[in-house]
Amino acid sequence: MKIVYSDRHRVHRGEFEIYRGELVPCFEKPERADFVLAALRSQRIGPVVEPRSFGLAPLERVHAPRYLRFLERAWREWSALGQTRDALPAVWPIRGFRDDVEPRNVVAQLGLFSFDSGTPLTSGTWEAACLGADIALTAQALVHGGERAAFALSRPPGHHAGPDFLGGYCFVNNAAVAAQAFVDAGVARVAVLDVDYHHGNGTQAIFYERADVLFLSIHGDPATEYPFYLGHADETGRGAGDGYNGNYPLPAGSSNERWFEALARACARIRGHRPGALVVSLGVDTYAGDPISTFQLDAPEYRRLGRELAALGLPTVFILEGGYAVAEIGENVAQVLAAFDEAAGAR
Ligand code: FKS
Ligand code: ZN
Repeated sequence: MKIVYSDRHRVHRGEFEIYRGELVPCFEKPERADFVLAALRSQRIGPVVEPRSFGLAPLERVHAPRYLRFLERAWREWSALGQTRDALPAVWPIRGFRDDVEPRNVVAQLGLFSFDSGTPLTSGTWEAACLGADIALTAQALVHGGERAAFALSRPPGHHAGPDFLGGYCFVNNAAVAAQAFVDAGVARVAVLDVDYHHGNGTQAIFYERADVLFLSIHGDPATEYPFYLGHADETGRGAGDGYNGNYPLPAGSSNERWFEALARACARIRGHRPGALVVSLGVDTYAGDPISTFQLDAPEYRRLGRELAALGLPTVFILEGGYAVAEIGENVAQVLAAFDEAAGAR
């Protein structure tokens, strides 16, 4: 399958994140993409194509304009304070505060539009986030144009970014942008399956009240795992979207049997939705060797994942999300895509 990639993602390179009261080197680093690209090349998955430019309109379909305007200007205003380090929030309008009045101070704006202090915003963040969306949209356009599947090799990731907030290394929700692009191209029903270790709270928030985009996520139980405040099994959608959101939280440390049981249930739901397209938020931080996650998937399980996704028989856009065992992340992603291609008869 085609890989959509550009090396301009490098302009986003967060230095530190706050973790348990300490500044630690950011886990989400440019080298992640290098490992993925290298593994895809050695498995002869490709060709690699450059993204096209889609502008801001497709982002505005899933994000609030005032949030996008904030992302665009945030670094400028932060550096005007004399700061040279990455921007990290330190104050948030929790329950009882006003979130309808936009503060003029960029420090306050950072808190208004974010939910954690682990997502450094840098001089290149806006450019890289837009590039990531262009990569997702290019992959979507390829698949809408008749390709069985395409892989958006983008970073920063997107699935924690909601209608008007950043967090979890995410700024623009690439999977949501791609799913919305299918809807806008006339695909009546779309499914988004999020297999990253962490709940896709941003994607859930974006589609929570909608019946056209089914969102399903398999992830570490939010009772103990990041992002903590969303991702429980009783979140099934609201209003018109009631019944179109499905969460499969699994206990920390879950084995691959347990994980694939959840996948089978999610795939049955997808079949029932009869979507015209599938978007997969592909995080491989479910890997047993991942440094920040606890599931126990072994390398061969990624081939199984690829086969089971291919068996859905749907036009599929894969979007890179998390995965931090940097040497292995590439291999695991490549196994998913290679097995998908083989099962789909493309190899
Ligand atoms: C480790 C602390 C973990 C943040 C975890 C963020 C996970 C991000 C992700 C994404 F796909 F978005 F990249 N805190 N020091 O993997 O879900
Ligand atoms: Zn993750």
